[in-house]
Order: sequence, then structure tokens, then C-alpha cells
Amino acid sequence: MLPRLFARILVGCAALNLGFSLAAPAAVYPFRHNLPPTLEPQAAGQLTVQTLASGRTESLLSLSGLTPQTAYMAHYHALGAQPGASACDSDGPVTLGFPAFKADAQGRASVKLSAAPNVLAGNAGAYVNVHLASDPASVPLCAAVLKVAVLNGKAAPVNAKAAPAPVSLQKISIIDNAFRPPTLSIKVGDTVTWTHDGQITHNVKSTTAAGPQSGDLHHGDTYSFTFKQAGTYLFYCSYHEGMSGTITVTNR
Ligand SMILES: [Cu+2]
Repeated sequence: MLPRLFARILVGCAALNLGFSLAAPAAVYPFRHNLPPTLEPQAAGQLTVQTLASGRTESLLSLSGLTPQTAYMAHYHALGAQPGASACDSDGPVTLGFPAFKADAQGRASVKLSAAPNVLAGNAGAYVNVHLASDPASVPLCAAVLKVAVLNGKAAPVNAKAAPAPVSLQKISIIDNAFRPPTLSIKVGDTVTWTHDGQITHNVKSTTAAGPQSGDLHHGDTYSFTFKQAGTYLFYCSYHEGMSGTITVTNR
């Protein structure tokens, strides 16, 4: 059985990643039945995708109504070529497998998958199928992670590249001795511009190398930084104790 072998290889590569502090709000995707819901009609659940402070994504399947004591598999699929209202209908290839799991005596199961953000970004994590380990062709549940736009009869992924939420330009004023506003919530890809409206020398430094790092700024200077990774960024002026702020960056 090729699909099962493929799944086993994928599962071997998937590392469980527990215990990191949470950095961004979770996205929750409900599972739905493939129609008509003849297969395991009691099955239900949701997929929760969280970006951790480490930058990795964690996907959690929480399922109920499965056949008790039965082995299941779940995979991320890329968006396929079939047009449809949902990514679930697009018939795309497997991109990433969840660890194999078994429903308990009550028909419940939960399983976690950790992956680098670029693996689940864009088209690589369009939908998640849950199916019986004994019969990969029967798929009781699917959760669409990407929405699908039907263009000229062809499915197109709707993601950060194809139909982005507008990138916004955010401004922070530097005064003597504070940042105004000191906190911002933005999306991945947004640019923040600091403008020096004070009189004495300041700078913008970050506690992470992936964050903003300006040189000395003087009255009238600006410094811009584009946030490419979700997370919480603490920024500060290295000259003035207590002159700091926080930018929270979430996936769009
Ligand atoms: Cu300063």
C-alpha cells in the first residue's frame, strides 16, 4: 500500500513539539463531512493551528465520534486542480502527515503535528483529511485551511500571495524618551516606520536578531522594518532605560 508507506515516512519526519509558550492567536478550522456523510456520520472535530514563539506551527486535531479503538491517519494536502467551493474538494497531493493515531474507547482522538511555518504556508497546507488507516480512500472528515476562489473554472489558492490582506504601514513616533504608541498588533508582511520626533539621539533595537535593529536616529530620521515572521517582538532604545515597546505579529 503506497499511501500507507508514504504516511509512515512522513510520520517519521514529523516531530512533536510541546511546551513552547504561545505567541499568536490560534486559527480554528472545523472538520466537515465529505458529502453525502455516509461514512462515520457521528465524526466531528476541529483543527487548531497555532504559531509558537519559536516560529514553528503546531497543528492539533481534536476529533470525536470516530469508531472506537480504530486506527486513523490524517494528512495535510496541497490544493489540487479540481475546482470547487472548498479546498477539500480540490483533490490535492499529500504534503505532510500527522502521526498515526487511534480512537479511544469513546471514539475520541487528538493528535499534534509540528512543522516549520513555510511548510504550512501558501499552498502546502490547503486542507486536512482524516481517514481510516485500513482504507485511505475513505475520508470521513476534511478541514479546509485555505479558501478557494473559482477563476475560469480553475481552482486557485487564496493565500497570502494570491489574495493578501492589504499590507499596512504602521507608524511609531520616537519622542524624548518614549515610543508612541508603545504597542502595536500587526500582520506578517507589515512594515513599521519609526519617526524621530524628539530632540536627543535614540535608536530602535530588538531582543531578537530577526527584529528591528536601527543605527542612531536623530530628529527627523525615520527607520522602517518589515516583519516577516509571526511572534512577539520587544523593541527598545539602548540609550534610555525604560524606553521600550512591543509589536505582536500574527499570520494573515
Ligand atoms: Cu532613547
